[in-house]
Amino acid sequence: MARIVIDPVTRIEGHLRIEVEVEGKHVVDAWSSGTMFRGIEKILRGRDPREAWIWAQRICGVCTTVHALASVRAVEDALGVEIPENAALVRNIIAGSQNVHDHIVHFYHLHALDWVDVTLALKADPAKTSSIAQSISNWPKSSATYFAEVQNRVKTLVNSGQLSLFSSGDWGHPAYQLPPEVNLLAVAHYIEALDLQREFIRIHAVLGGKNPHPQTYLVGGMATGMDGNEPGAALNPVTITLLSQLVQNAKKFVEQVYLPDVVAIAGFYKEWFNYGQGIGNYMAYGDYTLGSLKDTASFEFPRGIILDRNLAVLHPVDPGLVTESVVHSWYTYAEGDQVAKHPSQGETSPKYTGPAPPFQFLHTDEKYSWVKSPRYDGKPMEVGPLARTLIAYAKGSEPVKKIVDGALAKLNLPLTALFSTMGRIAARALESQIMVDNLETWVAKLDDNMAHGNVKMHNGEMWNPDSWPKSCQGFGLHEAPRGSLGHWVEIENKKIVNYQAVVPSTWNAGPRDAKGQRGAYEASLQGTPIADPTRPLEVLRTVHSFDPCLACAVHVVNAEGVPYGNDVMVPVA
Ligand code: NFE
Ligand code: MG
Repeated sequence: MARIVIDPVTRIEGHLRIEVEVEGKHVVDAWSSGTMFRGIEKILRGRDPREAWIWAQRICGVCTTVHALASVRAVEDALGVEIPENAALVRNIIAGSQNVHDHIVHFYHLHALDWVDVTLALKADPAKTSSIAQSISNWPKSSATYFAEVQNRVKTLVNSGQLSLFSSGDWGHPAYQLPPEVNLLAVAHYIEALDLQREFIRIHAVLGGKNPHPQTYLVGGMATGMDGNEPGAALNPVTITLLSQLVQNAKKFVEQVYLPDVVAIAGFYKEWFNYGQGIGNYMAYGDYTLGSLKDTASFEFPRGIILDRNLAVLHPVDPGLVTESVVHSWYTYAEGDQVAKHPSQGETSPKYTGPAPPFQFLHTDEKYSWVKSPRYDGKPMEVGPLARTLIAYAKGSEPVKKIVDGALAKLNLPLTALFSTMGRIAARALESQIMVDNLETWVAKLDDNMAHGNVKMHNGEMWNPDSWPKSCQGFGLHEAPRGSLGHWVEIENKKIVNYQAVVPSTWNAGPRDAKGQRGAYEASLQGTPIADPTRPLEVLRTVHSFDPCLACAVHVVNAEGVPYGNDVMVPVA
């Protein structure tokens, strides 16, 4: 038995360490550790709830905007505020475009190099790549000349000795299985996706002034001006046309590049539909409505829980049953570390008790992470695009069934294949397709409202703090790209007295709980094959399939500002 440490895990957001125990050629156990403390929940205390979203949004710059949304919803819930339809539309478009942007960046820029050997692209015959490309898609950039040009660009890069963004890959690893031509295709699309994502996210600039971190949220609506007769308004006929074009471009990319690439690459890695199963419990709070968030039945992305991979029964979600445990996390609870606390009563009291540097392994029998362990009704849950897709499927969503069944038929795989590493990757692409269709509808609806003179964007009745109850509590939920996100806020005398965020990557990256139940990363790593213990690429495949964001998961910065690594796991004061 050997223990392998991957620290830092790269091509993620934030600071993640994975320790795995390997017996023979397989992982038999795993520990996931968030290695950086930040503290945004503490920073929020004492502040005006109307500005909470501005601070909370800084939890992360990858899933930008999602914390602003959950935060503003939490405060609206506490104050009993509903928002106008236009504000819901603008929020949906901001969040929906974030979702698609995030999934594209994840597949091409954060995850593809686990599956694609860039150096092999040099051995490809561009004419063959061209015929493969044309056999799977109508995407116009598919000529042999085009792929030869891309190949030359990669050659120049390799010959320069500076691999730049392709440096430090596991090139030549035996687990890479794509033919050279498919590697070249993927590299071409990696580069194209860089341009696409930059262009597409202009949607945030139109609706929110900037990206990352749009600046137009308001408790009670949005501060996005809308006026069909006013060229200076953020939303006018010209900018609506721009939004439509940006959505159309992304839709074409998702349909003609992203989805066909995922299906093509998955076809060469079918055994990865067997690995990485994980916990088997999936949760989604659900999201995306034009009405009240209390009307959960109206959500485009449905709410529900699946237990033990049983798609025949969809369980309801009661946010009152969410808890966080710190039995294996470097925090203390006033009532003792064995209790599991609901976020409305949650506590952020950091206390590092891990080994003093330098050290070889974490004390995984004790506390070993800055991530807490969220549980639903005591059970660990996987959250994210796969959870959402399975829940929508179990609920009978026609568009989701159609697209999932279509992709599985192409790969000749059963539905149960989705419970896997490759299932997570596929779910992200399928969800992007569903989301671009929604974006199209929402932009058209905004246009229609504007044409009918319905330009209301904000309900101002609770804006004056004198109208607030002396004390109140609320929570705001959102389906962020990586999964179910919740913010809980307590307000007293017009100020925030407690604030807790329980975040998608907290659910997935969290450590064991008091009962020893593993978190989603930990559970999914069991059984992972390891061809070469000195280069555990396969472990990265499964960990990356969750699209880890440790900045989100811990949302808490090392006060010394020391760079991160084994030797800087310093106690935080
Ligand atoms: Ni920082 Fe985030 C998303 C949130 S993740 S990436 O999606 O919330 O855990
Ligand atoms: Mg938290």
